[in-house]
Amino acid sequence: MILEQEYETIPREDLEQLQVERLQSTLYRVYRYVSFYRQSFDTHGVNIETIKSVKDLAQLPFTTKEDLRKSYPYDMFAVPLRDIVRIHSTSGTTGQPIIVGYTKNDLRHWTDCTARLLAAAGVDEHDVVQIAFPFNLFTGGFGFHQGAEQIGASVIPSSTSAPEKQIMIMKDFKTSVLICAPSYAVNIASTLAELQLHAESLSLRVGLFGAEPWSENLRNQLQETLHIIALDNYGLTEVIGPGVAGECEHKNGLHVNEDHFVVEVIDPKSLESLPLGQEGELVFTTITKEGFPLIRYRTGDISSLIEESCACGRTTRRMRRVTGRTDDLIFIKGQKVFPSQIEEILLEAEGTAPHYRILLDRQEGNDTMEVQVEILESYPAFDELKNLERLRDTITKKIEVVLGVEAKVTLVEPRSLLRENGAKTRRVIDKRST
Ligand code: DLL
Repeated sequence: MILEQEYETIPREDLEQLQVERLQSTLYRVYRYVSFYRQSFDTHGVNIETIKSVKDLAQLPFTTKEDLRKSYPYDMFAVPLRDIVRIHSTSGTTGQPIIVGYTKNDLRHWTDCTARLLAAAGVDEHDVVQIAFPFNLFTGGFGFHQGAEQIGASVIPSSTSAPEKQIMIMKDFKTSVLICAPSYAVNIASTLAELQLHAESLSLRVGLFGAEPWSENLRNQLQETLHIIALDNYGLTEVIGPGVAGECEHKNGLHVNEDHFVVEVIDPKSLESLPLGQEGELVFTTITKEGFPLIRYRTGDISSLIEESCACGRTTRRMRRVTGRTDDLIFIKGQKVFPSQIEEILLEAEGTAPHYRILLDRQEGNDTMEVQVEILESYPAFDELKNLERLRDTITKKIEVVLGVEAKVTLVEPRSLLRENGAKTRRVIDKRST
């Protein structure tokens, strides 16, 4: 269902007009109230009066994660703290956390954005929605909670805990929609199998998964094991949280909520804007946010925009599934590899569970890559050495052919890799720098 026809199916010319009006008022706001932007525009000789179309965005300087880190905690806020009604933050695992603030209007818009994703997934007031994202400074839990309540669904903020507990809730409360990170959905699916429960005996119908990269093969596997339609959604704390973009029932790209966020794709090296269809780094400009507006924010996420319109009737631009971040990209012996590409390969091999870990190391000056992958308990040949060797060789060969790198593949016992009951799972351990 299309929740907000007025914006989601707006003719493109009208959308561009709306975007430029909103962009101009955002530029005035940041120039006046955020000293970082005033200085940055002045240093780059930008006169905001000359920004007359969305294409003129290219004249504006970028904002980077580093800029936001330096503004810790509140220097990027464009309103006084008394107008901020909610604060979230990034996890800060790779540096100083970034603190974001929302005004009442920001919360209203954020709610609309996540409600749209839920409606696009066919969720309505008859659904029981279980949100298994952490409810804390992370935006996933609260962001979806607001949207699901707005839709009128019965919302269970189950947060993150042992998968057994999620399953008990799912069964007893008759959950029809599961919202979590795809890696956590994998944990739930494998626990379901361990408990010998069949997904058909649950009421689950739809899964909305996001917050980390995942592959098309994992979608297929989750759809099968959980007996659901699985949809991808994308967002980031700095821009708003979840609700930036999400798939409709056609599962062919994520519709960006372009009446709130202007999306660009740039070449991360030359920083030039790339044409539709070309892969590069996603850059977002917020055009309705009051508390924490961002101009040309470099996300580090790799994707591309789809030119063709979607069969669902929405006119908003779609972005392709994010394959990874510029900084997750593994450089190994001169080759570029994303963990999600390894996931695709593992899931094609019958007998492996989508629990894997990539260990990078250096021996005698050479990079080495080990891929540890769990085998399924149900794999019939589990205890036959010959079959295990064959499986290992198949994966090793595929990695070499598809990705052009040599990897040592280690098959490990079912349930032996560490499971994280959190928002995101760390797939890569890089020991090369230590
Ligand atoms: O992960 C917000 C969110 C919550 C999105 C719930 C979707 C669902 P952060 O913790 O700030 O915010 O992490 C943002 O996660 O820059 C991407 O690298 C990655 N990411 C988010 N969604 C996807 C996705 C939330 N669908 C960072 N596919 C982003 C791939 C994703 N990567």
